Amino acid sequence: MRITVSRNARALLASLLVLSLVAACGGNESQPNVAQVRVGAPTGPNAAVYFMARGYDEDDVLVSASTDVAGSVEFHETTTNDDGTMTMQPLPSFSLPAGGELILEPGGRHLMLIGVDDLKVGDTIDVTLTWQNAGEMTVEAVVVDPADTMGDG
Ligand SMILES: [Cu+2]
Repeated sequence: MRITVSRNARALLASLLVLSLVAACGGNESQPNVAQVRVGAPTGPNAAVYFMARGYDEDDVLVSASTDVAGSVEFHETTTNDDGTMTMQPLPSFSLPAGGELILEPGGRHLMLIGVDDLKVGDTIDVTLTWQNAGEMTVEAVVVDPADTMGDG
């Protein structure tokens, strides 16, 4: 009996050690990893936010977003028509498959800040993202020149 208990305790310790090592490596497997968050300095009443999100071990869906510096945030997708003109269409949400990617970039999907404050290049703003499974997370977006909104600097 005594041996069984100590063996279980050792197994428990070993699994705790593994868990803490995983945590220490920054491998957070319970929520999306959101990077390269940037917003083009507004040239009118709206501004677009772009980012790259990496999925984790579950499918998730970005269901809403908000920020203090805009009246509302909409989910848009830019599409090119047959005649070459570009239009933006609202979408209800953006999905992020398990282990996949959600890429928001110029010419594609973006968050549209409606009625945005006057933002200056170099400023940072907080954007709160609400995921269906992972819940709320607040990310910092850097204000960049609209010409520099493509990812990877
Ligand atoms: Cu838009």
